[in-house]
Amino acid sequence: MDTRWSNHMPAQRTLLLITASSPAIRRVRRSRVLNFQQITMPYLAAFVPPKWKVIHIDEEVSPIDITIAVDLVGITFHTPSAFHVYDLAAQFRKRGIPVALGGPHVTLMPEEAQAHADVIFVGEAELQWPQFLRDFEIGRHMHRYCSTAVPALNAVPMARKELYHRRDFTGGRLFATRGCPHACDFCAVAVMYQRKVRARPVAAVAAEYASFPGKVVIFWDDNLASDREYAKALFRSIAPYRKWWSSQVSIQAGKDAEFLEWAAKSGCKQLFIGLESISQQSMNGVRKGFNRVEEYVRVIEHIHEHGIAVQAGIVFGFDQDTESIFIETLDFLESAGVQNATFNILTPYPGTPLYQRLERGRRILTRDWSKYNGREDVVFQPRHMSPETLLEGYRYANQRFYSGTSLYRRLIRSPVGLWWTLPLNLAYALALRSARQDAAADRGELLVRCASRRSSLESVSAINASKTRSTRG
Ligand code: B12
Repeated sequence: MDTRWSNHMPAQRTLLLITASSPAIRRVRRSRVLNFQQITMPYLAAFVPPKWKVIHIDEEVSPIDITIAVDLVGITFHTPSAFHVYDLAAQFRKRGIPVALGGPHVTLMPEEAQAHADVIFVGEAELQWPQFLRDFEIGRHMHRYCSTAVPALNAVPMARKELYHRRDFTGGRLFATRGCPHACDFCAVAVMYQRKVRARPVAAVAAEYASFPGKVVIFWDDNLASDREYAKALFRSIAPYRKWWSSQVSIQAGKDAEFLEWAAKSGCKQLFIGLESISQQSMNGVRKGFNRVEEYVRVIEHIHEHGIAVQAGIVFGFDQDTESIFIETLDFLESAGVQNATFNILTPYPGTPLYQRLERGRRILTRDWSKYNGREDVVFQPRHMSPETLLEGYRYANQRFYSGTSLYRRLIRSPVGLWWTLPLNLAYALALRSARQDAAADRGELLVRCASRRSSLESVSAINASKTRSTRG
């Protein structure tokens, strides 16, 4: 229990909520055109009693004024921003302002986070956050609030819209479900939510969906296809609003014709699918063997047949990946006519089975969390290539995917949503180019390395292809 703050409480209390970013994340995200904003703080604000004045600062938009007069600070963050947040927390705490921390990194690394905060929230906070605020008001709060059981989402409020202030080209964002039934080695979700999938009532989700003035809505679900019957009921109830939406789903969604039919009818324009890898061995190796690589083309075609674009989530660096994975993946994405892709470098987030496995094998190269960004740094020793090759292969993938030739090959193969996928691809190509120039300027380098790397990756691939041909025949 901490009773230090009770004597200092003014009549109206001010709570500063911070959606943290960090120099590392800003660098990573500057190549993303759609810089999506996070729900967490506008959502947690909806649980705060009206007697509190709530200020939200999203660090992607404005810097934190460390001298601001507030009674309490709450910060949400991901692993790459951890050190930056600890620094921020120290500055507020030095002024005597208590700091509460929560989010994925805190849930996965509670002991570390506890050392930098007055109070931490481990796991989901729908029950513990209001409890803490009550405790805080009477000056008797605990240092740690743990979600002992996963909360039901039957009666959660809508996020407070006035607290969103980032321009991200979407009209609204919400979640319908939480959790995922799978237990992929590299994913933090299975660890955080104990594989328990829960859903908000369809009517409540539809009401929030309808309440957004804008046309484009994102469902920030872990896997909107976790419960496909629920999803279909949801699609039926949001169809009348005639908005456009996108979400993340597992590959099973692409095999379910009824799911796709209702998704399309309700305005789904794009599905993000974690294909992860075109190597079945890699998928088996990280407990994602339910992704059947031989089905990818058919699944993508099936989604396209419903007029829905595909954004493929791709990860490089699995233990079975060799240098040829980069070119083979790009060849695949082009031949399948994938409209968009997000490439990631395999990153063992602390607390995941992947992290534990690599740690046991002494393959973790750094515990500098700012490097756990999945885009700029390799933090582990890959099995069949050097960290440098993995990084350059990842860069090659991005450059090739957004090159004119690839764009032409992909979009000619499947012109689904061409009117928006073409401008978006072009915007990404430009953003990537200027991010590369900025990064090169940061590093004081000339932009010559990728071109030479491309030709060396292509010669490795040519050698591999000729080896495969000779073994086959
Ligand atoms: C949507 C999403 C995004 C979006 C938007 C950002 C966002 N987080 O909303 C985008 C695409 C931008 C994104 C980017 C990234 N993401 Co992301 N993202 C998600 C996703 C799918 C949903 C998050 C969400 O909205 N949840 C709904 C809200 C309400 O829940 P919540 O944030 O967890 O908050 C609850 C509790 O954690 C708690 N809580 C959280 N913070 C706080 C703070 C306080 C004070 C309190 C009291 C409570 C509290 O209360 C809430 C209610 O229970 C999650 C998966 C997941 N389920 O967490 C991955 C996830 C959070 N992302 C992840 C990652 C790795 C990233 C990136 C690093 C990827 C990359 N390489 O760029 C970046 C980092 C961006 C950043 N700014 O730091 C990892 C995090 C792993 C980690 N250890 O940090 C996750 C868990 C995915 C995974 N499968 O592992 N992401």
